[in-house]
Amino acid sequence: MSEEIKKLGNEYSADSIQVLEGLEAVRKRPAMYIGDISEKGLHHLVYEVVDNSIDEAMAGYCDTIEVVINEDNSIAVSDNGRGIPVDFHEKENKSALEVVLTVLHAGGKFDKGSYKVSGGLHGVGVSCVNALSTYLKAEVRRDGKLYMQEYSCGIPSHGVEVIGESNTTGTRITFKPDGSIFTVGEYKYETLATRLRELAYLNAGITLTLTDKRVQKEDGTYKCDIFHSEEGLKEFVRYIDKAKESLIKDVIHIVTEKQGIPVEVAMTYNTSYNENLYSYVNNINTIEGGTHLAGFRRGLTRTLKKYAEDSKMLDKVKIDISGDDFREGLTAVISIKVQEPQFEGQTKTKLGNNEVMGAVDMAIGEALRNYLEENPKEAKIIVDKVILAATARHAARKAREMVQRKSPLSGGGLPGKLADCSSKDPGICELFLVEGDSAGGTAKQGRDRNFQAILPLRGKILNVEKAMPHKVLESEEIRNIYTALGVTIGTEDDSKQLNIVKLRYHKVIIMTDADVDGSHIATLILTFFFRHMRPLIENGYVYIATPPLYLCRKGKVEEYCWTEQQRQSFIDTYGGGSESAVHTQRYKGLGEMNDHQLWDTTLNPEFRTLKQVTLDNAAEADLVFSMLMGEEVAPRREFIEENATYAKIDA
Ligand code: 0RA
Repeated sequence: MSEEIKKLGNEYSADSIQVLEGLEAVRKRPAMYIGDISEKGLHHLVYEVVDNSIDEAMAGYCDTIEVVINEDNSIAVSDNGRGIPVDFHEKENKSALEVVLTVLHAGGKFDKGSYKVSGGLHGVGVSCVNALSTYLKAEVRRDGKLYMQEYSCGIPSHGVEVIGESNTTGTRITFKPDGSIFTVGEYKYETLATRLRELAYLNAGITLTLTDKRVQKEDGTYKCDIFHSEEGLKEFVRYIDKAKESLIKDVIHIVTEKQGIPVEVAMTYNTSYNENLYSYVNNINTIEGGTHLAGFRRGLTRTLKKYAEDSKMLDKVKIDISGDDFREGLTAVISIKVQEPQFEGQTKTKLGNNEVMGAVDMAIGEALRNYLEENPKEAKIIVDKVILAATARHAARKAREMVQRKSPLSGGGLPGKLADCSSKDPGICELFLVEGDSAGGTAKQGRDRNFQAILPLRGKILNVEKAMPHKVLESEEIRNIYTALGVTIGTEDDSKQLNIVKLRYHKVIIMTDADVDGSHIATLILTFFFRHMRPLIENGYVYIATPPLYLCRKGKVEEYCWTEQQRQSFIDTYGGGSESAVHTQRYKGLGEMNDHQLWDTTLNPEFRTLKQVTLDNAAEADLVFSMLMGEEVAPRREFIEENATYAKIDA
């Protein structure tokens, strides 16, 4: 090892060797540094670079961050901050810029006094991005000059050069992810947009722009979005709840600091029965929650309960009120900044710092008490909603007890409509939820009964987005899904927790017709899973089957096609490009296939394509479901118009 390095020239110091070893480690085990090497990791590179600019903005030196997706899927991130320092360090034998770009975790090294708390989920810094990019260019404007340095796979191609003058300051990092490391190379506009929108809400006052140079509009400009929020989380909550009916007139906004911890909370109540809590630490979405969320819950319950009791509103209420009742219909976002966060849990998105709980509890308690006292009308609406939730919960428990008495649940039997498989190993077992009895019948004939079970569903299942919670369990189709899956909802402790210990299938596959009705039914089922069986989605157990759209025939040659392109290429290959030379059968529904065809195309694990349902962003998913399935009509129309192309593909 040292032999090789020495050959490169005597200017290589121990430092350089360390740098090379560091970069090599990142390239060898990229997943250890950025999570994974698939789509997620690819997008993570952008967040890692943007985070540095956010730090500069949080320090008060920058208010604009621009992200550009170039035609070749390289990314440019620019900011108008002070510019990364470029001065040469005799001791380090390189410029500060080069240190930031090549030394792991060097990010804030040159700015000790600054209030730096961000730094990505993995907090690895831009040196990792550099190591994982075939090309990286850093441009720095400061001291009246434009400096530039280029890299290849983390190794500088030359020193820092002055390439021009500048009367502004700022940093631009352009990088091209290494295609030999990542399994995907294409950036998704919507994924980046969602994160930048979130950052705009989390950091009020900063402007973030996203430009896609791969997509040119008719007027010659590129696809572009500008994200900016003056009111921060307050606007975030409005955005999340835009498809819901609000109970109180404005979002409650708390901006304070307790024990040196900045705490920001925005919350509102809507007419739904869902609790919608999102929490962030240093701009990172803490999906698994943690001490800050526990502090919020505690402060909320304590304060609301005390207010309700003191104002005698609970005097006539005979039933007990649980913690859940205080959060029914609540949408809240909480964002805190912690100097040294301890992240725990499976995905390292659970905050562990104990001191945070009391600080958040106190911050919420104080601010909410003031709000309730200053807004008695809103306070009464909130307390009434809590009482209603408690009443409904009692009704739901009664309904559940009824259901359990009369349904096969108690007898331990399975739904009569279920054609179960013979294996009892959940790891290999699959349950197909099939639209309609006729397609269900074909699927029962065509399946491999060793490990594939079929549950036909009658047409449209209940829209759980519009139904009262206890109605959900009164629906026979939905009860059948619970019993077939073997999952239960907490009954003894009265919580809404789903118990999936006895889940009988680790693949739950939604199979509907490839038409408008079919996609509506799939959305109804997905809404149900999202609202009532979210752990199934979180564990990656939910899939969507993809039946083919066409069967193309020329003489004895038969081919199934899933896309228009595939059909065209069949026509080109076997029909000499002439549409009329081949026979095309359009499958309008599953029912048009016989059992063999269904097995060949949609059931057989060797040939089928299953789309796994994932949950990248729960806030965004919540918005989509309440938009598509909820009561408000205007936002739905707007959403469908904005996403018209997707709607057309579905149809
Ligand atoms: C350390 C010190 C100084 C600026 C930065 C870091 C800095 C880093 C990044 C990364 C992306 N954009 C950035 N902008 C600034 C400035 C020290 C000084 O000028 O006194």
